[in-house]
Amino acid sequence: MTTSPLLDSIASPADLRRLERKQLPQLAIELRAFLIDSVSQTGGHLSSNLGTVELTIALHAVFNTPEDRLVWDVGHQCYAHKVLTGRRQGMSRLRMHGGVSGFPKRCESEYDTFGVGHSSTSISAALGMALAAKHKGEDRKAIAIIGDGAMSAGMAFEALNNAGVADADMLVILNDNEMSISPPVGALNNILTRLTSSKTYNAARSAGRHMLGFAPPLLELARRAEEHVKGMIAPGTLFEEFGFHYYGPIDGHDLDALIPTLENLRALKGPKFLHVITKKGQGYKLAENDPILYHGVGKFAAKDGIQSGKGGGKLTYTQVFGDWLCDQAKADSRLVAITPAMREGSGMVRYAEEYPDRYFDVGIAEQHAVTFAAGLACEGLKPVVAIYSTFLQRAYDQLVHDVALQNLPVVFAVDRGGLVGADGPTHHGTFDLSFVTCIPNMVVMTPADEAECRRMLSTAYGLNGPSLVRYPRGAGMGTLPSTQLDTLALGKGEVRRQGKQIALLAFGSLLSAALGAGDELDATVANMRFVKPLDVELIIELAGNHSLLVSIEENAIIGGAGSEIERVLAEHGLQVPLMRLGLPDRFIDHGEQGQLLAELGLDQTGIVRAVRQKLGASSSAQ
Ligand SMILES: Cc1ncc(C[n+]2csc(CCOP(=O)(O)OP(=O)(O)O)c2C)c(N)n1
Repeated sequence: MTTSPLLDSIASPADLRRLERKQLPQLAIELRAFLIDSVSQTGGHLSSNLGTVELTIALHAVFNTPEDRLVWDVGHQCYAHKVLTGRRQGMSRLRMHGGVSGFPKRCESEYDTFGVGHSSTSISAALGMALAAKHKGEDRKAIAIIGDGAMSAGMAFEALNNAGVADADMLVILNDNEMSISPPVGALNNILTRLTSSKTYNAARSAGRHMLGFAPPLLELARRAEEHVKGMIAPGTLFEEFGFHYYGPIDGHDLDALIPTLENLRALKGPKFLHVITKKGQGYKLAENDPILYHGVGKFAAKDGIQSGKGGGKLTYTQVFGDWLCDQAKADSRLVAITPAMREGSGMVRYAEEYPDRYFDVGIAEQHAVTFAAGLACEGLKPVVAIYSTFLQRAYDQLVHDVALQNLPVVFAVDRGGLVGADGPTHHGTFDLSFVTCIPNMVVMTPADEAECRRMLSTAYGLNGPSLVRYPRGAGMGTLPSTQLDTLALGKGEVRRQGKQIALLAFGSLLSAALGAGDELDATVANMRFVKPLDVELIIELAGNHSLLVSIEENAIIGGAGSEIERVLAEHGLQVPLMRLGLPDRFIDHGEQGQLLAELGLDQTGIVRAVRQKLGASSSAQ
C-alpha cells in the first residue's frame, strides 16, 4: 500500500503553506497517486487533472487562498484543488448524487470562488473580482487559470480586451497543454505552438529557472526576467498587445520554476499573463499517451487502464447521429458538418476521417459555429451543427438572428438533451425545448428511440429551414435504426397505445416510461415526436375522448412542450384538464440519470403516482 504522509497532513491550504518548499515535489507525487486511484474508482476528468497538480500546489502555496481568488476555467481540472481544500474524503463520491461536484461550486466551498462547467468564463469573472476588490479598497488578488482550448473562445478574448485597459490587478495563467479535448484548432493554437517551439521554450525554460530560481529582490528580478524572456521570444506577443505583461513560457510541472515566478508576479501590479506549459495526463503513462481517451473516464482499473468496450451493447444516440451523418454525407455532397470542439463527444470521429474537407472543428466557439453554419447555408451548402444542448445556450442570438430569422436550412443535432447525469447542472440540457420552440421558423423534434432519431435527422435534413433534433445522453432503447435515409411526416405524432380516460402525451425518450405507465393505468399513450409544429389534430382528438391529458417531457415545465399543448387547448377552447410533467423550476444537481428522473417523478412509477394523485384529488373535490 502506498502511503501519503504529506497529503495526509493537509486539511486546508494553510497546512500546505506550512510545508517546506523542498517537500512540495513529494506532495505532488502523493497527490497525483491519490487522483489516479480516486478517479479510477469514481470516473471523472482525469487527463486535465493530472496536468495541473503542480500548478495547483504552487497557486495555493503562493497565494493566500481563499482571500486571493482562484478562478478555474471550465473547472474540470479542479480535483487537486478540491483535495487540497478539505474535500479529499468527499472525492470517493465525486459526481455522485449528494457527493462532491466535478466542477467548482460556490455553495460547496469558500475556495470555489466561481461556479463553472462551461468554458472561457474565468477571465471575465476574475476581472470582475479584481475590479470589485479595487472598488472596495480590498487588497487581494484575482487569478484566472485557463486552458489553451478554452482560450480560443470569443468570451476569453472579450475579457482580455477589457482587462488590458481596465488597469485591473489580475493574473491570467494560460495552462497550455497543446490539447483541447481533441487536438486544438485555429490560429491561436498556431501562435502558441510557435511560442513554445522547442528552441524558444527551452531557452526560456532554462532562463526562467536560472533567473527566477533564487527569488528576490522581486521587482527587479521580475523586470529582468521579463526583458530576458521578451528578448528571446517574439516581442509584442498577442497578449502584450492586449495590454498584459506577458511572462513565460515556463514549465508547469517544475515547482522550482512555478513558485518563484508566481511569487514575483504576486508582487507586481496591473494585468499580467503567465504562460505555463503542462502535459495532459502527466505522471500516468496511459493518459499521457492517449489524453483524449482519458479526458473523461468511467471507472477503470488503474493498473490496467481503460479496456476497450466489449461491444454488443445498445447504440447510443450519439452513435446513431455519427452513422447517419456519414450516410447522409455520402448521399449528398452539399452536407457539411460543424463541431465546436466536441468531435469525440458528438460522435464525429469517423465522419472527420471520411470527409475531412466537409468537417469543421471551429474550436470552443459555439456562437461562431452557428453563424458560420448560417454563412455556409447562404451559399447553398447543407450545414449540420452538432452541439450539446447546454452549449447551444451560448449561441442563442446566433440561432435566432443569424439562422432562424433568415430561415436558413441548418440542422441542429442537439445531443445531451435532458438530464446528463454526473456532470450536473452546468451540463444538463433542460431548457432547449423552451428556448427554441418560441423561435419562428424552427422545427423541433424529440426522438423516442434510436430508429426514430435517425428518421428525424433525415427529416430535418430535407427541410428548407432551420430544424433541431434533440436527443438524450447515452444508450437508447435498443431499436436498431434502418440503414436508409427515410423521413417522417412533418408535425405528426402517433398513438402507441389505446386506453381509456387518460391520455399520456410523451415527448422523446420518456415515451418508454409513459408506455409502462400507460399499461398500469390503462391509458392512451401518444408519441408526440414534434414539439414544433405540434400535432394539433392529434391533441384535439385526444382532448375529445379523454378526461385527463398528461404531457411528459424531460425539459423545464416552464415554456416546454406541455406549455405548448396548454396553449393549443386554450386556443381551441378545449376544457379538458392538462397535467404537465417535466422538470421543476430549479437547477437539478448531479447524479445518475435514472436516479434523478425517479426523484423528479419522471419514471414509470412517478408518472403513475402523479396521475393517481390527480385523479384522487379531482374525485375528492367533486
Ligand atoms: C462552452 C463550452 N463548450 C464546450 C465545452 C466542453 N469542453 C470541456 S473541456 C473542453 C476542452 C478544454 O480544453 P482546455 O481549455 O485546453 O483544457 P484541458 O482539458 O486541455 O486542460 C471542452 C471543449 C465546455 N465545457 N464549455
